[in-house]
Amino acid sequence: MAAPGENLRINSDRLWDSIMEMAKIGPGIAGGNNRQTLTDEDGEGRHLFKRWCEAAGLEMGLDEMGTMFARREGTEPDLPPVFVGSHLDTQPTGGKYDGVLGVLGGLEIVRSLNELGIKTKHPIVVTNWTNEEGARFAPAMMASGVFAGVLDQADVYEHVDKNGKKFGEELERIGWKGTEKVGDRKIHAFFELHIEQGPILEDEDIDIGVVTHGQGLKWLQVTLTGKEAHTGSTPMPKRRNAGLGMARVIELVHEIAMDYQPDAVGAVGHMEVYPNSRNIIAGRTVFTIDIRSPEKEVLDAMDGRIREGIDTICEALDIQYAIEQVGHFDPVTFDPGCVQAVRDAAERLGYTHRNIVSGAGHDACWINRVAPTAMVMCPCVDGLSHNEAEEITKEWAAAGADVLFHAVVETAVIVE
Ligand code: HGY
Ligand code: MN
Ligand code: MN
Repeated sequence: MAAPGENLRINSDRLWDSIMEMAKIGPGIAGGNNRQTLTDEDGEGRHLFKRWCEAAGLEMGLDEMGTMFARREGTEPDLPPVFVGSHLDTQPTGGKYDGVLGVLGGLEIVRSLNELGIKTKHPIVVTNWTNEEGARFAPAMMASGVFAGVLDQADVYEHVDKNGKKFGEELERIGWKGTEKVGDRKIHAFFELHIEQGPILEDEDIDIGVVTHGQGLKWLQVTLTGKEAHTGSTPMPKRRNAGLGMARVIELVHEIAMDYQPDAVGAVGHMEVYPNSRNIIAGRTVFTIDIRSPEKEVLDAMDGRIREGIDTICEALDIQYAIEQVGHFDPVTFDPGCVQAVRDAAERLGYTHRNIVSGAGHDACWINRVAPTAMVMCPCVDGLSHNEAEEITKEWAAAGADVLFHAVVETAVIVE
């Protein structure tokens, strides 16, 4: 006798079509997306998602961080809902699937339940977390961080983008600031489907990543201050070159990360040079160090060595420095019960699967602090992400969404 829902599958054409439809909003210049948080394009994507949710009979809620909660009622409305979702905001040169697959995978579950006339005891809430990427406004996973009580809402409202625009004001401007207090919603469990953003699943020809852990992260924003001077007439010994300082720190970060292989990673992706003129020695540089490791001790060791190294570099170059930690979360262990639901679903559906540690940060990493949480991963081509050429197959998307479907309805309990 098949268990309730044993053969449930999503409609992969409908999911794929929805992803492609969303990808038309905030197109990039090379086939991907530029739908950065709180831009007009983000607002347009939110409207489309809202229309789809309402067409599926969902009731849309909105909190003070702009996070969207589309609720499908359960037969026992007072039970805490099962949440399923991710994010619709993208990197400036992002792909079509990072985050979007998880939000629209959640919507596809609801669409399929509606079609099959299946009810669940627990309500189901499809979620779009505001500002997962942290590209325009640091830190990443901002709204989920406020929801989990690790970031302060009044503080993040004041965070500014490179043009000095404030997060709180931009949220008002695009008209997506809700009135619901952040964090009030009780969560029975949270599931997030996401592309791996790394090469393991594709290299091993595996359909599903059962995410047991997420690596920890630190973002250190560094400001180096030297002295602007003529690049031609200033003798080398008299220069206080903040550009050279930044170059040496970037090399230092790489070398330290290489000392902790095979897992640690480190890079500098954000760099600003002032005044950025061809014949002026850089007087000031501002850049962000991104270091990560599955082990807290390694993350802390890298942090300490980098700070020491910056001090030595700046002493030698006679430049000043300031370091501000603008992002941080410790390594995450996801809920074993939810992880098992993911693993059982992959097994039941006949998909190949393996345990995996998430290299990237996700909203699930914060929500795991306030509710039982797990993630489902699907492969991506060449492991590439945060690149407009990001690509997945329809089959990978369907496999991930099928596993998500089973994990969600098993936890929400199908009503016979
Ligand atoms: O930075 C991250 O890991 C995520 O993509 N925001
Ligand atoms: Mn993402
Ligand atoms: Mn991302």
